[in-house]
Amino acid sequence: MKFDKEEWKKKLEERLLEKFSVSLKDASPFEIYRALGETVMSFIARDWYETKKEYSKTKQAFYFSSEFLMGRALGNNLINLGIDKEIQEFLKELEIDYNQIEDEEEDAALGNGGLGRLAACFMDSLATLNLPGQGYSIRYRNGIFNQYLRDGYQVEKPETWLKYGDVWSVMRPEDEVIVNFGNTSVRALPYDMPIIGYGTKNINTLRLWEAHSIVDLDLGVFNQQDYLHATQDKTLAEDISRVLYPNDSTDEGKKLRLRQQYFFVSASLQDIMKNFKKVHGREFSKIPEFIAIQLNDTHPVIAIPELMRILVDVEGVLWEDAWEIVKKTFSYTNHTILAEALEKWWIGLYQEVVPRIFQITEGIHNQFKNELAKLYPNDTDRQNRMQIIQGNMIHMAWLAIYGSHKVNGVAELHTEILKNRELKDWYELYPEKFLNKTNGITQRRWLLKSNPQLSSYITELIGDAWIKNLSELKKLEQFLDDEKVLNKIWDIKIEKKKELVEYLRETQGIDINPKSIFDVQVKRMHEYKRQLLNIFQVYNLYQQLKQNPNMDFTPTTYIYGAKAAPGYKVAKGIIRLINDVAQIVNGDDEIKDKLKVVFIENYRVTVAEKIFPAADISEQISTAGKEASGTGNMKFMLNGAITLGTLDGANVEIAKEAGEENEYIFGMRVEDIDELRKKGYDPRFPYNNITGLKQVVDALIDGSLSDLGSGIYREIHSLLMERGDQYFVLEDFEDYRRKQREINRDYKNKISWAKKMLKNIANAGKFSSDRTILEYANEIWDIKETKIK
Ligand code: GL2
Repeated sequence: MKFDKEEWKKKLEERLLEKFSVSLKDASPFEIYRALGETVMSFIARDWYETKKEYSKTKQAFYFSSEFLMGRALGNNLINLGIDKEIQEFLKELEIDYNQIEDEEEDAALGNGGLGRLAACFMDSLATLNLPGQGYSIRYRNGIFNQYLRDGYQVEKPETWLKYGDVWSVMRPEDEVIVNFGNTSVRALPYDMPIIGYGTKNINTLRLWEAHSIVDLDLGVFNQQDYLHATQDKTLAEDISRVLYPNDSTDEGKKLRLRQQYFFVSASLQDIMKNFKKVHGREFSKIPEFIAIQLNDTHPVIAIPELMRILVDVEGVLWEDAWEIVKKTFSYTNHTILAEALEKWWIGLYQEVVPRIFQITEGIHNQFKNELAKLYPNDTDRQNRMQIIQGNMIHMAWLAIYGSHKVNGVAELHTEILKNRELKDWYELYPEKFLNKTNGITQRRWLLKSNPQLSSYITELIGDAWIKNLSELKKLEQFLDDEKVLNKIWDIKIEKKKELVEYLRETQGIDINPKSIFDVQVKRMHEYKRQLLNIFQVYNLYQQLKQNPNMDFTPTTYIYGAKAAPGYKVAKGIIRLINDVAQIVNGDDEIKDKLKVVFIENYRVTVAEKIFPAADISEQISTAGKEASGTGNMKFMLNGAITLGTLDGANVEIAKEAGEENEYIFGMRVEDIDELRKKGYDPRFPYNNITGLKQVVDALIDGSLSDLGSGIYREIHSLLMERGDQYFVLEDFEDYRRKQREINRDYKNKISWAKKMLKNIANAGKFSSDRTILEYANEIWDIKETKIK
């Protein structure tokens, strides 16, 4: 976008006056932020409208996701419009601090973790690639909770991003629809967020639905002075879009959750059908030629029976014809093999919430049951395993596979595990449906925006084509032996570390040495991700340093950031444990210049943007086979952090791209785990035989550490020692510790370390979400670049 300073100034002043009756000189940072946002919105309005018009003529992909973890929009939008530097300069002339303006924006945190952030990266790539793709979800009034620490324990407080409304959304009352549940109906009111692509005029859309009551107030009841009951309907309806479920990779089998799912899915399909009919009338067989719908995990899978309902009940299409349309329209992404995350609904509840949808689901189930009986007449076991309704439960993943034309995993290893293990029956039945789509991240947010220093330097070396084509980074390999370049990369890392140090000093009052190794694990708190293994190693290291104060050791700062699902006690116990160890280590005068432990409060997108660029080590230490892909691992790599990881998820591909010698790979692989399981794993073996391990594990119960009486440390101890250490924390401890030592030694050699960094950056090209999205576009959705003039 062309930047005209006078025009911007005029617009900004007008907005401030109209909206807040204040002059530019007297405006508060909040007022300026708002006015800036509105000005951006007014400048893009025409292109946004043109994009919608253009897309309506062609095939479009719709990304149905219960989560979109967008983070802040202002900075990203300015960058993508190509006017960020100009705006910063212009504000500086007016003596306005841009950073302060940016900090006025709350994160749009409508997601839990990787799955939701992936959806957000996909939006950025779709728009940048001029692809006709739109997101659909819920406009939760409260996103993921804010996390505080009290006595080292997590405390949750509601997140309120919409407290003052939001400048990046436009309400579209003309597109409101009614969603019918068994016993009530609610209004679904859409809000559109523009998705501004980088270096293009196309503006895509994320449409979020807000729930409202049909009758706001029962006047009869109100007049009888019963205020509470008079607003009951309203409250019940609005509950649907009130809050995001804060669980990650876990199924929350709650009525409200099912209502949320059906609410946004039904509204979105009605919307899509309305637009389809405007252009194509009643030629429903053409739906798959113009519409592709991606189901992001099982959360929106109820869309399959809902589209059947619309076609059969509302439009009068024959069941058989409708089913053909449905199958060709949907595709499904699986994001986890954790059994506890595969959604299953109890039929009683499902029937109560959506009775007609239950009948249709039963119809689909019966149809498939008959197919199975014909396919496998002599294998009733297999028939039973594959039923959509089993006992009293509806298996949403099974419904998804049966009702989709493509099913994908999110990393090579993950897809293989799906095909050969978790979804083996299904792969055997439909081999042509299965394919892999390794996840990716957008380099616009995760490098260009979050690390301007490294971005400029890369551009200085190889030009700026990497911003739209990340595989360009490969050209950096020509500098692998150039000490000037290596030194500069190192210096930039130090600069980013200093910025993080400053942030942590201001927000948490912590003091860290920017010259120490920044070893970072940031992600949701979960047993399978093994933050426990990490903190055990740290505690062991502390004991070694105490025993042997002259030990050769590069100062290291262990940094953690993680939210735990509010009901997940063990995860909360591990947060306390990390803070417990932090207190001991950081409070020990003998140690504090060598070792530091920091838990960053309220980890979220905006903080992540400060953390990835400052990391030296990227901890990706999940039990092999458990992490479907990971995307944080890619953000670290792109910013020159070295992976310390297991051969799990996308780590495998990261190591392949950059070369295993440029990462620190340790621990059991999937096959090793299978073998050990077969042999019989006894955690007492490593416990008794690995030096120092017993002392660490016992610290949980011998009084060295304290859970302040909650009993959770004893629980964790028992999970490890009595209940089989499911995640092989003890088994992998020694190998992990060995790699930690290697890192500590290798880091001393600045040039060879910087070379590893450069190798990682140069080979991060594969992990752009642009690459991922192009694969979805070509191999699943069949959509084409559609540029507006
Ligand atoms: C996840 C996986 O755990 C994670 O490995 C993957 O990178 C993302 C995106 O595909 O999906 N699955 C899941 O349920 N959540 C994830 O983050 N919440």
